[in-house]
Amino acid sequence: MPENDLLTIARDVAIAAGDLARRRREEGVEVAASKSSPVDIVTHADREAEALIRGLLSDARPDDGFFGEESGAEKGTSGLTWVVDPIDGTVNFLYGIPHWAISIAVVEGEPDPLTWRALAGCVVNPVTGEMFTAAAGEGAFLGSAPLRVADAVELPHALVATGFSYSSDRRARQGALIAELLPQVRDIRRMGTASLDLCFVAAGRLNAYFERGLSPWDHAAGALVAAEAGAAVRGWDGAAASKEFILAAEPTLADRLQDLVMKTGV
Ligand code: LIP
Repeated sequence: MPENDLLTIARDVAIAAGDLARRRREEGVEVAASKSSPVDIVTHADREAEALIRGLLSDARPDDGFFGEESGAEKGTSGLTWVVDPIDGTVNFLYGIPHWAISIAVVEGEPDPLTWRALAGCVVNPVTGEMFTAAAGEGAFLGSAPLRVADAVELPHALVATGFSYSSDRRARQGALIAELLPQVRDIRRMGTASLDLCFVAAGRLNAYFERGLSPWDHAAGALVAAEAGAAVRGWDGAAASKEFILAAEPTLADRLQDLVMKTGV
């Protein structure tokens, strides 16, 4: 199936899940459980949205695999896998901060960000209605408007987003890195939703985004949007983006920022 047809499926399913999640937010949100730490929470809406997404994708593409944040992985027979974060920015969703997203991507090969080829991706903020999309080789869009990363800037003029782990030990180290970086860049943004951070790099609303410890479903769609908008999206020391490290920026800035982060060590 052509990438654009896969993108149409991703977009339609993301809209349906976004409508559900927005209704649940309006009705009031309750924590269902905690995961890796007391502050790594999952809401009933996360689980309900992923079940809806999983069912709709199974109806549309029954032979594809699925890899979701809340219900785990199921191999398919088609060679394609849908990588899904039903509500990215869960803490923002819980607190009613209108900056969270439905992130749906479809990849070819094993569902491993070190080896997969992303074919199509969609990131929808159901509160603002902004829909970021990309298909491999077809460019990136906000609605129908094509996206392009911001022009190259020197580090002191770079607006850089990042995120932090749910583990307090790792947050201490990440905070120390930010203390080193902050005087050397324009400013830092920590907005709590990796998929939107990556899409904001694509849209030129950020000059760069980096994070360590991110799950595949957090970046699968947003990384494709950023790459199709002209960003360099890379992992640690030349590897592909993964849980180890992800950085997205205009290519020249990506080199400068990666050198700085590696020198500082995170
Ligand atoms: C979140 C990411 C964010 C990261 C958070 C968390 P979740 O995903 O979008 O960038 O800093 O720690 O991983 O948990 O809301 O799906």
